[in-house]
Parts: sequence; structure tokens; C-alpha cells
Amino acid sequence: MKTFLHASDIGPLEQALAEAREIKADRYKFETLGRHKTCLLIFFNNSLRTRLSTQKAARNLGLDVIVLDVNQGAWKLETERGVVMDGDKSEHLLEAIPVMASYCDLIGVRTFAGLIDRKADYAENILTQFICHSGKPVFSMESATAHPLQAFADLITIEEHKTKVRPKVVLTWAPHPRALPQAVPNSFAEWMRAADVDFVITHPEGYELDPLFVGNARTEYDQMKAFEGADFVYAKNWSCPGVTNPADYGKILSRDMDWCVTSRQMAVTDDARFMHCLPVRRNMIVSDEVIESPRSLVIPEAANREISATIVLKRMLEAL
Ligand code: AN0
Ligand code: CP
Repeated sequence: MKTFLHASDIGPLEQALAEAREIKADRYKFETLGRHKTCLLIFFNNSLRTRLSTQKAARNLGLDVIVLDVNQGAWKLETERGVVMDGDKSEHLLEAIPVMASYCDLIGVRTFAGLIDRKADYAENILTQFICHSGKPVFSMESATAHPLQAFADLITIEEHKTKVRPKVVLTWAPHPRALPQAVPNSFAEWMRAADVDFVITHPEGYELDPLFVGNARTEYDQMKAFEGADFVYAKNWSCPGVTNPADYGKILSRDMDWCVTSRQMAVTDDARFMHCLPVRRNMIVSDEVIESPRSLVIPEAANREISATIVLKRMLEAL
């Protein structure tokens, strides 16, 4: 595997899930695979889970790890070609990438959508430059439009906790005070479509996700209806994807607190498990009661980030 951005990059999901069980049974099984190899993790944005779980995964495989926080201690990087660099940015990504690549064997990149220019975000401007100019395998640690390590961990979590062959999985939009990217719901939808689940998306009108990720997944605009009989409820806020109205891209279209997941909606599910990628704002996205209930999976879900990252890094090492 040379790049990791889409569900298709991991190949058959059954095989990936079997590998997850293998790693979970012994996470040090491949501890010599990364000997004398270095994994560079580059963060353009904040992170708690990705930062820790990916380092842990790398160490499971015997890799050395270098972490760079671009906004703390590095030179400010210009990302657009053709700019006269007379502002506050001292270095261009086009030099920085090959330099960083010369010190490592694998590269992980965390970068968020700007939420201003839909075309630039969906072209994955920063991640693409790493893929084109590093000469090294590159994996997304959440990029502008996708968060595949999260979606893979979510799939593992659903697989571990499902009690039906084909569970009903509901992705629900929920309110948030700041405009957030579509990366998490995009990838979650993409991976759920590839998995053997009954998948439904619910959100207020105008929040339709990009067809590139959701394909022809079922949308139900009535949240209560969508929740009926659900086995898994996956909550997430996202800003307007600009699919129906490009001018609204990145905007907050609704602050309707009725969409906050509480026991009112959970009551119509089939005793559903609650999921969220974290970080989560309590009593905006989900009530204290629901996130603290024994049906909440947010902690095992986050723990599975170590497993998804171990598999992705292992696959990349095997292909070196
Ligand atoms: C980010 C997002 O919505 O993409 C990271 C989630 C993994 N969330 C926030 O910035 C709160
Ligand atoms: N879920 C997730 O990716 O969290 P962080 O932003 O803390 O890494």
C-alpha cells in the first residue's frame, strides 16, 4: 500500500478485519517489521487520539517515530505554488516535503479543510503534494476530506459489538458551535457502504455529503424516523458540504438543538450502541446521559485507533 486515503486502499474489508483480530490478539506480533525504519507524523492541526495511537501503532511494529507539529517550532510553510513569499511564511512545502522525506520511510499527514474553497479542499491540496513530492508511502491522519484511520477503527468497533449479521447503522448530524470539516462523516459513509450493514444518513436539509463518499446511501431527513430500530448511532457535526448550494460550502446552516442525541432519540432504537470519533462537545452533540451510558462505545472506539493504525503501517512496511 503506497497511499491510504480511501476505503479501497485497504482492499477487501473481510481481510482487513481478520488482520484486526490478529493484531488485537497480539499487537506485537510484527514487532521486527519496522526495524531500522522511521515513520514521520506531521501535524498541521491539533490532535489527541491520532497523535498518540499512531505513535503507539508505529512502536508496535518496531518503527522509530518522529513527530512534527508544523505550527510549533517549524518554519511557517507556504502551501500554494506561484506565491511571492514576502509574507510570514519562510519556507515552501515543495522544499520542505523532500527534506522531511529524506529522514523517514513512511509519512502520516494531519491537515484540516480550509472550509472556504471547496475545490481546493476536495483536491486534497496538501496531502496530494506529499504524495507527489515525497517519494514515500503517505497516509492520511485526517486530511481535508477524509479520515480513513478513524473510519477503519469505527468498522472494527462495529464488527466487535454487532449482535446481528447485518446491523442498522445510522450516521446523524448534530449541532456544534464551530464549522467543522466533512472528513469524518465522508469516510464513515464510504466505509459503511463497503461494509455489510444497513446504512442510513440523517441530517437537516442542505447538509448532503459529497456523492464521491456517500454514493447512493439512503438519506432520511426525519431524525426520529432514521433512528427507529437502529443498532448503532454514529453522531458527528459537519459544516455544509456545498453539494446542493456551492456558495454555502463550509457554513453552519443549522444550530437546531433538537438534533443533539439524547435518550429521546435513543428510545426508538433497538437499544443502539452510541458512537462518536471524539473530541466531542457534550450537550451539543450528545447528552451526558447517552455518552455515559453502558451503550456508549466512544472509549473502545478510540482504543481501536491503535489497531487500525497498526494494520495500515504494517501494510505500508510490507510494500516497501
Ligand atoms: C475535528 C473534525 O471534526 O474533523 C476532528 C475530529 C477527529 N473535530 C474538531 O475539530 C472538533
Ligand atoms: N478522532 C480523532 O482523530 O481525534 P484527534 O483529532 O484527537 O486525533
